[in-house]
Amino acid sequence: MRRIRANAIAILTVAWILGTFYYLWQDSKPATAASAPSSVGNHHQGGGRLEIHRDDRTIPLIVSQPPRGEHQDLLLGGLDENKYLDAKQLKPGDDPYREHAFNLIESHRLGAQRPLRDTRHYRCASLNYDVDLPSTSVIITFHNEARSTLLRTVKSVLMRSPPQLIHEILLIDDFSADADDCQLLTQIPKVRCLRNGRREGLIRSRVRGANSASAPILTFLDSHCEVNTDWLQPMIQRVKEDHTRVVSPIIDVISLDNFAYLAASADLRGGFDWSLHFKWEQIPIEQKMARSDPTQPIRTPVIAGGIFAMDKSWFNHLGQYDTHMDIWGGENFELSFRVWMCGGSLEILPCSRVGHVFRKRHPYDFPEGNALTYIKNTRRAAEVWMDEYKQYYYSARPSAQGKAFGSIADRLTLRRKLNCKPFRWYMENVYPELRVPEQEAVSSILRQGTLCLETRGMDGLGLAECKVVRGSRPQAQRWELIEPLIRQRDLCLAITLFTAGSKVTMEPCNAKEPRQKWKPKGSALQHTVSGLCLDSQSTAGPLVIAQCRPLVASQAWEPQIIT
Ligand code: LR7
Ligand code: MN
Repeated sequence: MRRIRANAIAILTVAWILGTFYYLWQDSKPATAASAPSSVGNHHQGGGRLEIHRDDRTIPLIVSQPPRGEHQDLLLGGLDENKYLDAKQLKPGDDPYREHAFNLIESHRLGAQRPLRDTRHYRCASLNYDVDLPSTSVIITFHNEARSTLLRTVKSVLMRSPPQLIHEILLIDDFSADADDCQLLTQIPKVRCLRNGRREGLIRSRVRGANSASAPILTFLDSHCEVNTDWLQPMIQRVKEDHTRVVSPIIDVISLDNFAYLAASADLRGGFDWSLHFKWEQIPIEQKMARSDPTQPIRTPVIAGGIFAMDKSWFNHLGQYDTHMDIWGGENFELSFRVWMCGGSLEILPCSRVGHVFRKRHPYDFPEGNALTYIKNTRRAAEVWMDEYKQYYYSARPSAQGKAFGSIADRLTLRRKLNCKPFRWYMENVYPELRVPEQEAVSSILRQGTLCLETRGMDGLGLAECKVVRGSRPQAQRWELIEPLIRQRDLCLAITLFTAGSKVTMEPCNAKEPRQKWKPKGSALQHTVSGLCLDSQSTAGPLVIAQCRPLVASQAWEPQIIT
């Protein structure tokens, strides 16, 4: 009896050790393949999702394997994939990073497909999805993508999605050097190829794809992805339940050096700073505490941009993309602001995982230059969607001022037609964590001819001769115009009543106080809530608000910046 038990324990121990080895081997397999360059292990890069720590890491009992045999042939149609891949080999001595900004040797070595560790939380595996989910058109745009990464993207979709959900895979070849990269892949069932006659950039290419898609749901992917187990069902389920949801997966990291597939942290969301630079950030702590179910969606202020699913009619209704944006960048902000402000929502679904090769530089050229293109695109997003908050964009990116960005009339019309909420609403309801920067005070005097607006005593105001004391303006005549406030130290200009003739005084600043909100209107200063204008009436009397009259001298305030 004892012997049997001892044997059982020994067998279990051996099984456990083997299991552990298998697990570690799976995790590090690509890393052990030789010829990895010196930068192996350095996955730090702009915008990359890194594995910070994962306490929900699951032991990979399920490794999603490609189907074999007959099914495999069915999947590939007539494509001879070795021939397709081997036609583009690096010559000995070539830099494997030069063309694609990732290690082409390692990518080629992996071939057309590989097993991936299922990186989802273990609870995801027991979720159920509707049996009658609508199908999707997968849209992949690319410009000079490596054949190995492109083919793996396509094959991973076909291998790891329920076949009935994949209506088609639309490849938009954005004028790549070799038309065969795309064309040959049409031998694979469901794959279609559209080639641009000139370089359009990813934004117009995606719109072209969307316009020729025939499934009710659009799913966008970059051309160097590998989708993981059950990636598609969670996204389609959420969109089916509410067509205004725009959903994205957690984006796992495929190493650009050794192509190891690394699980990304499951509690990040998309954010940005005022220069409109995308970044991953921790979910706010209150939301994190409230998350009892790790399979639940995560609301996100913006999406990274490349990998998401959306109802096709909703995509069209919301105005697709701003097609005056070129090449790369900024479209993710424009889409994100538009979705939130015009009645939809954005979420990241933890039970959907897609790997993406994050790179440190663009492997392709920008006809107008990288910086100018990014400025043009983000400037368009800021001008159309950010209202008065665009000033923070310009302070964070001063080089954007004065740069050409084309006409935005159509997009403004669209915004009006869709009756979208103001950016202030977005700030207050979607992204309150984004702090408005403390502005460096730019002081001005407010002039009426030779007279200046000045404070008197505690809360009094009046007009007096503009003065210079020892080379500078007296404090009583210095003003800071920080919309919506007109400020002097800690006190702000405020009306007393919302009616014409009401006296204007000084009181402690509060940007949320309706009596303190002003904006420039021509040369006048208009109280935004009452619509009345700051008026000096007579030099002797108090300051009041009165019906705005454009050319009246007592309402003309000429701000003049002082040092
Ligand atoms: O002129 C071009 N034409 C194209 O078709 C330039 C690019 N492209 C293709 C390109 O081949 C690729 O398939 O467009 C796709 C995206 O280009 P990448 O891979 O160079 O972009 P990225 O991964 O660095 O950038 C992210 O931000 C972009 C902003 O415009 C896009 O939204 C990308 O889709 C987006 N990628 C992701 O969201 C994946 C996760 C990365 C993060 C964070
Ligand atoms: Mn990419």
